[in-house]
Amino acid sequence: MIRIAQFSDLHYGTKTLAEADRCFGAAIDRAITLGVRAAVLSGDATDHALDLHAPAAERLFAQVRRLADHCPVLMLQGTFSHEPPGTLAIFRLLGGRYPVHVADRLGQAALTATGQWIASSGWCFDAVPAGTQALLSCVPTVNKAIVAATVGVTDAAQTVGEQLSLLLQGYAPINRAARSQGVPTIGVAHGTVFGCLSEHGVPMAGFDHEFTTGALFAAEAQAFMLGHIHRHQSWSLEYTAGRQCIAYPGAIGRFHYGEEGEKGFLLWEVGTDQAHFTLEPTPSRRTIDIVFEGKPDLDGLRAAVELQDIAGAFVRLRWTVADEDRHEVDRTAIMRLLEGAAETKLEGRIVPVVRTRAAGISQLATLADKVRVWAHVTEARIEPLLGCLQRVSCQEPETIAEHVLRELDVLDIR
Ligand SMILES: [Mn+2]
Repeated sequence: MIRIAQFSDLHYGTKTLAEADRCFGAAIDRAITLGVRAAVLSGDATDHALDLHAPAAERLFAQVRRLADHCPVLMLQGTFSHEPPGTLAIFRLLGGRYPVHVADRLGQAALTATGQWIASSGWCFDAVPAGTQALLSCVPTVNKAIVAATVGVTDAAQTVGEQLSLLLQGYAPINRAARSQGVPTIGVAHGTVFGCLSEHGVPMAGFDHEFTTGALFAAEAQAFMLGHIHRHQSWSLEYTAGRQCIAYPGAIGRFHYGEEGEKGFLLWEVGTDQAHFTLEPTPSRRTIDIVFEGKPDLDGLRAAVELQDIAGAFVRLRWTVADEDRHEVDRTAIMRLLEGAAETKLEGRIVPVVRTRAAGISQLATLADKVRVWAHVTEARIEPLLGCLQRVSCQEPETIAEHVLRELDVLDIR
């Protein structure tokens, strides 16, 4: 069995720095205490392109260097919009006690007994290198634009899935060979598994998702370490050669409001016929959502605040209010009630007064025609409207008023 720490979706960026660095720092401390033999970072180390002088860049380099002083590190290319191609190249130069292997193309990496990485020259080794302690097959983010250039835009997403599925099957023979030599096998990838849950609890079931659990299991690696989805989740399968496990650790920290579940990294134990993990929690921030369907009422807010401990938490307050009532929201009073929170985010949604245009209405000759078109557009009943129009245009105001008052008497409303 080999003990490996998997960290994913660190999202170091200007705004995320405090959360990312507190959580990743604590995770590294814990991984070192637990004596991991290697570390895998499965994509999205950064949240966006970072300038070299950005504090987030320096903190990320320092943390990865700290990790590399403890054990060999493997970094996989994540989503291009978060981690622009080329971002990871610099990590090869960190110069820790152990090397950082950057997997920015399809390929395998063999971890040796002395903590070195041997990279395959093609997508797969011809044979398991002598002295291998663990064999890792790396599937970084696929550039769909390149696939689209070859097969056309409409077929690109599906083609990516099909080709990845073939590729993963292609790793099965060497993984079998490794297993027969007593070498644990691991897959590392960044992408969406069909049917997985997003961090907001929404099932991801589109046609452009890279993987199915079946395709991942078909690689016959004992463990499959995934990045991209920020919610921790896993799948396992008992098969003839033992137990396989696929898992997302989820993001290292809580970067958005409304994210469910615990945040952390995975401590893996991978053998030749089994794989296990535990989620090691990180000190991610606490977020609280308070939602009002209408105007935020202060008594309701006071009750919500008393119910939940808002001290040090990140609080988001949402409400929906009609356009004409927008000035009645007392932000100062709200902020006073939310004192003690680490951050307060007030998000008022204003429902605008909606007017539907009735095209061509101004060109109609009679007022009755205009009313007809208006009633049609607004789906109002036309007969009572025409009746009113008739009265308004032919009767004296006193007669109309009398008529209205009589109707109110009949209805007993007056
Ligand atoms: Mn991500």
